[in-house]
Amino acid sequence: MQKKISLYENIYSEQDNLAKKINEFLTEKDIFTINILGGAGAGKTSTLIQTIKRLNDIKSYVIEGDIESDIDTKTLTALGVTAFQINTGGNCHLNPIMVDTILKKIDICQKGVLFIENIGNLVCPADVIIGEHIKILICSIPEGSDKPYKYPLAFQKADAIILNKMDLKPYIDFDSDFFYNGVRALNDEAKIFEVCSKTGEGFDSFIEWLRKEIYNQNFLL
Ligand SMILES: Nc1nc2c(ncn2[C@@H]2O[C@H](COP(=O)(O)OP(=O)(O)OP(=O)(O)O)[C@@H](O)[C@H]2O)c(=O)[nH]1
Ligand SMILES: [Mg+2]
Repeated sequence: MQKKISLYENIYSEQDNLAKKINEFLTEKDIFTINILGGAGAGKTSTLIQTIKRLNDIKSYVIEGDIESDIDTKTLTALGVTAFQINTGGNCHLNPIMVDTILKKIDICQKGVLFIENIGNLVCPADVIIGEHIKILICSIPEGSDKPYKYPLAFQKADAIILNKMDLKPYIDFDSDFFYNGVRALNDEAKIFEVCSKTGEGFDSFIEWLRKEIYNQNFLL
């Protein structure tokens, strides 16, 4: 008699278990962890820079996920941010094994916030938990207002959505109502913040929300 074994299910439930262990480890260490999702070039790193600048009373760590290169890690390190690089070598998303491996190699003894910048795309990273406490999705005006309709999962899973590059709104046909209606059809709880990571405009209300979120999840940072 033949027996069919679903490898897909086995592999993914194993990875989810590891993600839960990572989450417990980080919670125990008082490290509030954010999985940063968003398309390539949406402004994930620029948003991190503006955010970390404003959380200057809290220790920040960044794990940068890229297929190749350490450009973003070097940018952050040059600004004095404690940043570490994961190169996936082709994989389109970070997975818990990669995060677990780097966490075992690095020194994160001080409590604080860990930002994990995922690989730039709106598809695969949304489907994989890597130990985070929340997910934040970075979108930007030039990507177009139809993105919630085309890539629903990322919008569904986000705890907050940052709409970046607001400075470019006068030059681009971005239909805000269409965007907001698309998001709200998928997720009526996520807060949406309109920002410009180039100038820092719009960040105050996002930082206020983030601090409350950290506090509400019982992290005393
Ligand atoms: N005009 C404008 N440009 C921005 C803004 N935010 C980011 N950029 C520019 O957009 C480009 C991409 O920004 P990054 O922060 O590197 O984007 P990213 O999402 O981290 O990109 P990857 O890591 O490559 O996926 C850079 O040239 C930034 O200077 C903004 O608010 N306005
Ligand atoms: Mg980046």
